[in-house]
Amino acid sequence: MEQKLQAIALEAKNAIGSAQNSDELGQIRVKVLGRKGDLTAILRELGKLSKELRPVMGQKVNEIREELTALLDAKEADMAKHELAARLEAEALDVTLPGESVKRGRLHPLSIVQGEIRDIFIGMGFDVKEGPEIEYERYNFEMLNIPENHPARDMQDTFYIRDGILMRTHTSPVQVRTMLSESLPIRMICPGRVYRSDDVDATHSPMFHQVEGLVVDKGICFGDLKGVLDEFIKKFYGSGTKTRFRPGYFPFTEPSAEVDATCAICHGKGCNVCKGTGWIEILGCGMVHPSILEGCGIDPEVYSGFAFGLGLDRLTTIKYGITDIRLLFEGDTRFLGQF
Ligand code: FA5
Repeated sequence: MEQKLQAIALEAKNAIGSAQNSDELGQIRVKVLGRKGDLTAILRELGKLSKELRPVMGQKVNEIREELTALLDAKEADMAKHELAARLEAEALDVTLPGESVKRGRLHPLSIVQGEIRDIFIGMGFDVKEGPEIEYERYNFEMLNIPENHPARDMQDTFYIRDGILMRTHTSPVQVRTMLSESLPIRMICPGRVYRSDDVDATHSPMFHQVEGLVVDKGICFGDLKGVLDEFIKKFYGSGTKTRFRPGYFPFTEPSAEVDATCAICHGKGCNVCKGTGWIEILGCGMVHPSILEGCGIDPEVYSGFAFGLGLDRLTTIKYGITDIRLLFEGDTRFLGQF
């Protein structure tokens, strides 16, 4: 038995000496010291020995168990140190290497200008609304006093989805939607995309953007309209900007006006952007026609209002001196990166 014990100890020491990693060490520990291991087997055989030999052998087994346990622990600690060092080296990170640069996007000029317009009107107490781009013909035309054969439809006739449903030609249907659904008084703007079957050129696109405005309350008059739009244009283009109201025509406002501002590029002297006139047309506006109020269930004897609609793309091109509206829609980052 003694020989067997020495053989187990020797084999175990050799195995510990040549173990390559902590997994192998674990297996040796189980094989020698485990419940079904070599030393436990020897302990079980002690019963076969004489009374005198039993404690002697028992003590030897224990000594060898302690010796092997100590060897295994020491080797394991050593191995863990080396394995950690190897891992740290393999996973080493050079924090001084230059990082991969992330290309930062920026706001599209139309979004910048829309944000500025929104801020100015919010500052004057307006809400910001949204409306659908696919719209009922009734809201886009009929309820705005543009019946089926009205000549105003020719200028805006557009892309029909199916009978009675179209891509909206302006943001004015949001006036109707707001008057039908909101309680009075109303003070709102609505920016959004609109669609017309216009040919593409430097100032026209079949898809463009408008910002609608609507105020309905008791005692609203043309002076309020002029005051609000004058304030807006001065805040947007600068306090020195002058405005000019010319008579205009829209079926849904009466009286109606076109509003010009002194050219932001030449400040009224005349240049090629304003075609030498010193003025640039900015928007259409007017007092909400009483029949429109009535159609939306608002008593025109008690309430009155004004509305306006501006071309956002035009405002943007003028503000930045962009000579062709198409540049806004081409997605060329060399152009867009300048704003
Ligand atoms: C209207 O669309 C009216 N709904 C505006 C309005 C609202 C008047 C409320 C009164 C009260 P108009 O068709 O003029 O009006 O269009 C308004 C602006 O849209 C124009 O001044 C112009 O700047 C812009 N616009 C019109 N067609 C195009 C186009 N094809 N491409 C780019 N901008 C356009």
